[in-house]
Amino acid sequence: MVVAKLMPMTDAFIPKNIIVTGGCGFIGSNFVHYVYNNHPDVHITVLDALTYAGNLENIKPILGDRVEFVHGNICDAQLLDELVPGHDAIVHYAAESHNDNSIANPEPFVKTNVEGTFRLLEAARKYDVRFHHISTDEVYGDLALDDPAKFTEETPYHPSSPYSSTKASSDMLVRAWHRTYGLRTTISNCSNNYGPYQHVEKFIPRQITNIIEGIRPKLYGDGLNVRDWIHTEDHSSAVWTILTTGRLGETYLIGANGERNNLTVLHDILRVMGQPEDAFDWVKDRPGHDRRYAIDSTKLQTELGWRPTHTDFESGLRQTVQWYIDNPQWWEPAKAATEAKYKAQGQ
Ligand code: NAD
Ligand code: TDX
Repeated sequence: MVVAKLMPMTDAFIPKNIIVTGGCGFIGSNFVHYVYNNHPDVHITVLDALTYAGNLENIKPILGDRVEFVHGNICDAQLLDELVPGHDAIVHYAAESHNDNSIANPEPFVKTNVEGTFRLLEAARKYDVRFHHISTDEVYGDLALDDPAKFTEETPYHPSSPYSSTKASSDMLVRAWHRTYGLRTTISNCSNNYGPYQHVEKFIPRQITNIIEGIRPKLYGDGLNVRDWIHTEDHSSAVWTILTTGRLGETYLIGANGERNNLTVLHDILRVMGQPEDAFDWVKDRPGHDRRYAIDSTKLQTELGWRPTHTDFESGLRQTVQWYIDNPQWWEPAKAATEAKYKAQGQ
């Protein structure tokens, strides 16, 4: 009898000294905490330009021997030349990340998302450093509400907005650097994240902080656009899994079966915060607004064994609401200017 022996798909990569770009933003800082809490042998250098979306407070409590902060721009080739040698991996979160901003002014998106990724890839190539690229499900465009399909790693790219097209461009650069130069890369495309430390310009924190401040929440269009919500801690565990056990040159989709339309999410927020269901305003739709995103994460789950743990959306939402109630000093400084910008756009 022949006994089949199951071989691991890859040898695990054990990083010791990583650079996390954008590690003062919402998702990047969550990953920094995740690695700090779960992998005590890893040293983390956070490279962040501290744009309007970056906040050093997000990582301040853990700065020290194991977490170092470098204030700088990913487009700065000279800085990367000084910083990258001696590190064994770059986990690249830094980006301009908000669709509405990209519609109002696309230029910083091209600069950071495309040129910044190019500069990092060149530095990774020069110093032979493993590269993990954080991307988004938005590169695939959108699905119809009644389409039984979800996005998979084989779905053709079809980005809609200046934001998603620059993310798609950066993914293409990463693929080319792997194939042409043999750079050790992986890419992950994740769905909509929620959780603490998300900027008040984004849908869920905007509505929570509006209610706290006595402003009516604002819903775009007909409110039926669907997003596939995942807790940011599940995103972090997935990225670590891919960084350490993913096959080089591969793309993995990250999602947790969290499809919900915006109206439903807003009703959830209103209910959790003790407000009537209709206590919100309908506002002008986003130009080119993607209808629906949905992720099939079968490859990540079957090949690498990753599973989400925050699968109860309402409980994750309650914790998120509580975090914004408990931490007004974190979000208040950005709130008035964000709402003024939306007001000027009719949103
Ligand atoms: P964010 O806007 O909260 O944070 C971005 C961070 O990058 C900030 O700290 C900012 O200061 C920094 N940054 C921006 N430009 C920089 C530059 N030129 N040089 C150095 N640092 C710079 O973004 P986020 O929501 O945390 O998203 C992080 C990554 O995850 C992005 O690549 C985004 O495309 C991707 N992503 C986000 C989501 C989501 O739901 N938010 C979903 C999937 C993928
Ligand atoms: O006030 C609002 N009202 C509203 O109805 C805002 C800010 C948004 N919306 C809608 C637009 C979207 O359908 O809510 C949905 C979510 O909007 P955003 O929070 O802006 O997220 P989205 O555009 O879906 O993109 C997010 O997920 C994918 C992140 O910002 C991206 O960085 C990520 O790639």
